[in-house]
Amino acid sequence: MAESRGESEIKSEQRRVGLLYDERMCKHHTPNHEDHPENPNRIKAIWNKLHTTGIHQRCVLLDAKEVEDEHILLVHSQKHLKLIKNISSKQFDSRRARIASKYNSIYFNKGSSEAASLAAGSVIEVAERVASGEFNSAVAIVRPPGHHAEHDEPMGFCLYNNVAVATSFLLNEKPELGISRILIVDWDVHHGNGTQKMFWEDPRVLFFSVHRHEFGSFYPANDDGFYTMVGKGLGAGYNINVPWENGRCGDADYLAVWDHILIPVAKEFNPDIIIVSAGFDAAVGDPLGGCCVTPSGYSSMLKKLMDFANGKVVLALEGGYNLESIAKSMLACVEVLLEDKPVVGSSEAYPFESTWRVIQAVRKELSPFWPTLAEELPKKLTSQKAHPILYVLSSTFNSDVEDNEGPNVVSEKFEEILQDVIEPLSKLKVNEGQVAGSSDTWRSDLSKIYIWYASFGSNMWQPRFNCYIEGGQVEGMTRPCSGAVDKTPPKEIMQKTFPHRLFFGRDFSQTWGHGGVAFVNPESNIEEKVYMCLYKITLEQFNDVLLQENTRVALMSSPLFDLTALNSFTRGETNSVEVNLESGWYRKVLYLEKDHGIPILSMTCKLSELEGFKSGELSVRAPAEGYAKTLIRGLVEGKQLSEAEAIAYIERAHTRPL
Ligand code: X5A
Ligand code: ZN
Repeated sequence: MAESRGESEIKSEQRRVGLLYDERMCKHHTPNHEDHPENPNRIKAIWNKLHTTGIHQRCVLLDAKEVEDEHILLVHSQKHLKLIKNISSKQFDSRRARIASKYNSIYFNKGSSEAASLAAGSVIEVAERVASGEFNSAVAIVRPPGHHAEHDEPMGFCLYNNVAVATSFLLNEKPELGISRILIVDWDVHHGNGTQKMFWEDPRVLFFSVHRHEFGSFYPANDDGFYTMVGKGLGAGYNINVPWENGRCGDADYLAVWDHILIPVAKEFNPDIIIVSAGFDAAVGDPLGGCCVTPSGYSSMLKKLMDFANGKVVLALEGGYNLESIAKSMLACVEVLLEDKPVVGSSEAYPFESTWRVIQAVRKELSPFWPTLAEELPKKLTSQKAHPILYVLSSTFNSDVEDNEGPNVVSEKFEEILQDVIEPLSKLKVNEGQVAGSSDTWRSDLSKIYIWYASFGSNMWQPRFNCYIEGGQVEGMTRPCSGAVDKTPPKEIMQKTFPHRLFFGRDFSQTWGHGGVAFVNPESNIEEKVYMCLYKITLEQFNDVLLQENTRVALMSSPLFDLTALNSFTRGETNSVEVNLESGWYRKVLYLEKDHGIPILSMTCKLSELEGFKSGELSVRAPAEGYAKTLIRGLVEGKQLSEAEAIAYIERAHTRPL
């Protein structure tokens, strides 16, 4: 038939895209099917999405292949290979969990060895076929992921470093394919620590990773992902890290990094193939990532990569834990590889100011190796920045706050803040002279919204928490609280536990005197449990609690934590927001989950301080005596624990390092 021939002609012009999925990689799961973000449903969800849209029919489908030992040994130690190969055998049944617990964020079961072998073998399989020209590009929907896996240890849900194995395979085992330079683009929200180390001194591999870093407080929580880590020896300059200073980064931030770092460098490097460590945990909605890259953002990033290496691009799945987000993101990528539709630049949003700062720092650090980066970015460009969602507390300028910066600095700061506030305000629609959400109506606006405030410290004892609402002072407190403006008692109270770690830090508090106060580690960990007492109060009251937790200043002209911030939680864009206060120990608002549609919020120290506690720079220490007594009272009266259990729980929290 003429018509179908016409169609097949179009097809033959279409790009050949390899697509690998194999159910056998679902055999790796937690030993007793406990919940875990890295679970078999991830790859099933992606495969189902590609299937229901029918796009899989337009790709060349491939089955997974087990990896050869010698290919693993290109990047891993003999000991590591043995560990992963043997961990599933019968004689390890009783020891498997104990072995896993020795590693960082690792579980094993009897299917782990096979799945890990298939994941690594599959990335080799697709990479070889793209390198040889059999396919234009390819996607490997694999798990377990790989980029955290180190030469000699599994880590961060990763067993073998799949992308590193395939990279090394092409360079060292297949010289006939003519691949001499490989660009690895790691857009997983976490730093690809394993991959970085494996090619640290290798100029044939340009490793590029963009990830949340927050000065070393985001997983894997060290300095390996900082932009000063550029490689060594012949490999110097061939390792590029773009470390975000905060979460909530989205399309605009990623695309600015592409345009001003990755793409110019890729032009000079001129790779023969690109392998993407394609985690989708920077996607909007991801429970671990806290960033907000959209499917269209991933399309744009991928499209820009296809201008290199004759379009030879391989995508290997890494992280990504929201099933819907990862499925949609991967679908968008496959559409780009098939060259379905033109990719239209998506957002009108601007990058964060911190994004420009990081881009400029990276460019400066790498410019000795990549002259194209030496040029200064135009001010006109870098001044296009998103206004932060944080609000300015008028009392920041009170004499109360320590000011050792001199008068000019203050007025400069004012200018900066004015710019941030006036610019977005000018874009707001003004209705009959009233600006939506203006500062004089915030109390009545926020008084209509209920949240759960989840307390884990002395506030678990209800009479103590009541001081923050009604004002006053109970036993053990060295000074009274002023209370909230709205003194209505909590609408409801309930007890609940969460998978976070409680710890005690600091030496002194205004309210309790000498000794540590309670914090939670915002990273969730299924092995941990923190007891919390939840109070249903209004968002207005929550702001008054937040202020009292942090300062003695009573005046608040605009909310510390407003609706925009709350929406960024409920839309899944982020799990934590830092409030704009100069001082205070609870400047991070955390989003735990929702209960019947009502968000549960808590507060803890800033991430930079958490890092201090982790490194030992700030020490975990025993709570003040009166403070500990109040916590125990809260736990016992709230019927969460017996007195003995409560004492043991507090003891454990301040005696273990973070
Ligand atoms: C592959 C990946 C994340 C590990 C987080 C551990 N790993 N807390 O996304
Ligand atoms: Zn990740």
